[in-house]
Amino acid sequence: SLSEVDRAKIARPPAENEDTLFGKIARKEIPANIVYEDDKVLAFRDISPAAPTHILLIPKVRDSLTRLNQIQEKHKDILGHMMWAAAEIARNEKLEEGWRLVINDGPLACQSIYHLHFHIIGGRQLGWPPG
Ligand code: DGP
Repeated sequence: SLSEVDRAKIARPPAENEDTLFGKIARKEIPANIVYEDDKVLAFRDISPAAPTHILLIPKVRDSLTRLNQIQEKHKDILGHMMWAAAEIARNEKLEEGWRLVINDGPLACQSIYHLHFHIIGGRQLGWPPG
């Protein structure tokens, strides 16, 4: 099967209105193990977890938020809300001893799905630097 690096190499940013897997999850067309939801964001467990806790947090509406590199001034509110939601989720998961918030931005960082997502990773001692 493909490694994360291989998957990222063949992924490409979608056209503006092209759907992604996370769009389908956001609209509940594909099931996911949801741990947090409000009117703006959705968080669900990663299908191939890198740690005991591995949650993905997405804006429900992509609205040109394909990757961090593409953010615009109009996205400042949703990005602030996502940071708050990430902390709330980490508190719910009892990660106070340490956890990591990761954004893989673009092919060299192994981004494979072009709907902005935060990785919330914790529950074990994490290494540094990342690979
Ligand atoms: P990234 O490599 O940063 O684009 O992260 C994409 C993540 O999405 C990766 O950790 C695996 C996860 N993933 C891929 N497909 C699915 C799926 O169908 N369901 C869930 N819950 N996660 C998925």
